[in-house]
Order: sequence, then structure tokens, then C-alpha cells
Amino acid sequence: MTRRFDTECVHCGTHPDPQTGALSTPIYQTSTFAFKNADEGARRFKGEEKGYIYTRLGNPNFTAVEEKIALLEGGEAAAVAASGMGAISSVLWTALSSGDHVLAAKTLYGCTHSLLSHQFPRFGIETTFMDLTDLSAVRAAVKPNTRVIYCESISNPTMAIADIAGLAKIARENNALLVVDNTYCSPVVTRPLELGAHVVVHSATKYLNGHGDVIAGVAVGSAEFIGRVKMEGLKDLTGATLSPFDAYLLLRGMKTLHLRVPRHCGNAMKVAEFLESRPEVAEVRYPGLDGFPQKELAGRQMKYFGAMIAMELKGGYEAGKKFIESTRLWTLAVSLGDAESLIQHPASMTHSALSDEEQAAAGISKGLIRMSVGLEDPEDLIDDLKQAFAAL
Ligand code: LCS
Repeated sequence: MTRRFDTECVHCGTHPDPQTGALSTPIYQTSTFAFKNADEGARRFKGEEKGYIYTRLGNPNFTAVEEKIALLEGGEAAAVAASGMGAISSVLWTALSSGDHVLAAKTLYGCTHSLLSHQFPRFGIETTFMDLTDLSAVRAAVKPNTRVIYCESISNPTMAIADIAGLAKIARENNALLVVDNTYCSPVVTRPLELGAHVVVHSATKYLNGHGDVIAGVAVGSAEFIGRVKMEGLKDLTGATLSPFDAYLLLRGMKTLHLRVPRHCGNAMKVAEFLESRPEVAEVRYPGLDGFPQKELAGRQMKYFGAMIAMELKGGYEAGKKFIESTRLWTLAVSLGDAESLIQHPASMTHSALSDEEQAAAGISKGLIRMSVGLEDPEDLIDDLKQAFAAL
């Protein structure tokens, strides 16, 4: 019987414990697994027999999360990692070699940008950052050695939306992998693999876990590529192994993903409309607003409009600083996708690893404020913003 997305959020990956019947997956807080005999150990190492060996190579708590997220993203297989950066770097180290070229969106989460712009050149991997929304320019920028096209389904923090189907076509014509960071959307909002992407990565720290108490990452794709990410990227290159306890918390969080994300998005629409009505605001970027420049694309590839907002106040950075220090219910903190609403200043916080020139090229202005809309009553969120506006 085929089960629908919401049912899979609850059920997929969880099987009653064979020994005790425990419905919730027990925490396998172990570094190693005993073999019955030497032959069994040898067979497992050779990959001739299924079974656990050592937690860096796999653990039942990882398997449960991997089954669930692979199914929710529509991929054959998934790999969990110790952080979103652990998943991203494990995927990229697996896919790329010295001499390869990456085409990347000009705006990406600060540490991903830093990995590509500041770290990879040391190992002979070059990246061209560009406006991936212009598909003919992307086609022209592909080089014979382009192995990866990399984007975020919605760019952190500028809210540019990647045309995933269009980019996937270009990647496939050129024998490159399209890797999409789907952190801002979650599979409730956008499913990049269905649009033709090869690999999806997440900071599972955000909506997938949803409770602000775990740092984790995942990668989803074909069984063949994810097998390589596990055996090369995670095992040898990064060693970015998640802890079994954090995998347990992540699985627990994902059981309510289908309930939380639509509520986050509904709250965000109300907050965005309120911000748009305020005279102090120069610009609000939220895909659900009529004035959003990529509204048509958002309607095509997003089921909801997400719960992240970028905003610029007329008073620039000085007004923004005062504003983010004046909210009481909205917490001044980085991260996103938590139950609590968060507000921060990308230029001095999440994207501060970029130089002034890199920030300008990425479209991150000094006055940009980023808001992650949580699960509170939206009227309380708006009341708090009203009092912060009054303090300007
Ligand atoms: N990808 C995106 C789109 C992110 O926003 C982040 C973290 C990562 C990857 C990395 O994930 P992590 O290793 O932290 O699990 N984003 C953060 C942010 O915007 N504020 O604080 C962290």
C-alpha cells in the first residue's frame, strides 16, 4: 500500500525493536559492534554481508534517519553527518578532484561560500560564483571540467530562488552533478530530486530537526553516489560522524515535519505582509508576496513559500541594529528553522567570513536583516515587531 508524505514523516524508518518491541528506536550509543566470529567480521568489511561494524561506518540510529529522509526527498539513499557542513563537504570532497571546476550560486550560506572560495582553491578546485537565475549565462559558463553545479533552493540570506529543473537540464547535458542545498525549504516545500537534481544536502540542524537542539546534516541521492559519500567522504575524507543520540533526536523531530513546516510558512506570510505595510521598511523579500521578483518560479517549484524573510530598513544598518536589539520575543541569534523565531544580521554574523567585496558580489547589503519565523502565535510575533519599530 502506498503511503502518503505525512504518513511517511511519522512512520518511515522506525521499526519496533526486534528484541523488546520498543516502538521508538532505542539509542544505540556504541562506538563498535561485536562480530559473532572472524569470518562474519571479514564479510562485513568486504561488504558481502549487511550489518554494523563501527559507528563511523553506520549505526541503527543513522539507518532510521536515512530511510526517512531518503523517502521524504524521493532519493534512493541518504547519509547522515555531524553537521550540514559535514554533509556538504563530504559530498563535495567525494564528487571533486584537483583540476575540477564548480559553478555555484553567487549567494550561499557563509561557510559553504568560504569552503568553495577560500579552501578548495588550495586543493586545485576552482569555483565560478554567478547569478544562477540566468540560465543562458549558466550554460555559457560551463567548462569542460565543470563537475558540480551547486545552489541552495532559496539562497541564504538573499532569497534568490534557483530554477532547479533548468539547472538540472544543464548539469545533465554536461555530465555534471547538480547539488541542491534544500535547508531553507525542507522537502515539505520543495523536492529538488523530483525536479532533476542529483544530490540534495541539508543542514538538518534547521527544519528537519526543528527544535534547535541538534547540529546535524544529511545528503540524499542515488544509492551509488551516497554509497561513495559514505565510504569516501564520510569515512575517509571528513570523518563527520553524527552521534547516535543526535540521530535519535533528529528522527524524533522529523516525525512532525509535515505539521511544523506549513505552520512556519503560514506565520511567515502574515509577518511578511505586516512588514510590507510598515513605512520604516525599504524592502521585504518573501516568495509569498505579490511583489517578489521570482513569484512565478516560486509558484512552480514550491508547495508553500518557506518561512525565511529578508528585510531592509530605510535607516540601513544603524536602524537594523537598533531593531534586532529591540525585539523581545524574536531572539537575536543565528540558525533558523527552530520553533522560536530568530532574527540576525548576515553581514556581521552568518556571512561575516566573506570580505566586503564578496558580500557585495553576493548581494548581501550591510542593512539586510534575516528573520526565521517560528511557531509562536503570529499576532504575538507581530506585536513584538510593532514595539521594536516604535523603538527606532
Ligand atoms: N546550509 C545552509 C543553507 C545553512 O543555512 C547552514 C547553516 C548550513 C548549510 C550549515 O549547516 P550546519 O553545519 O550549521 O548544520 N546555517 C546557519 C545560519 O544561517 N545561521 O547559523 C547557521
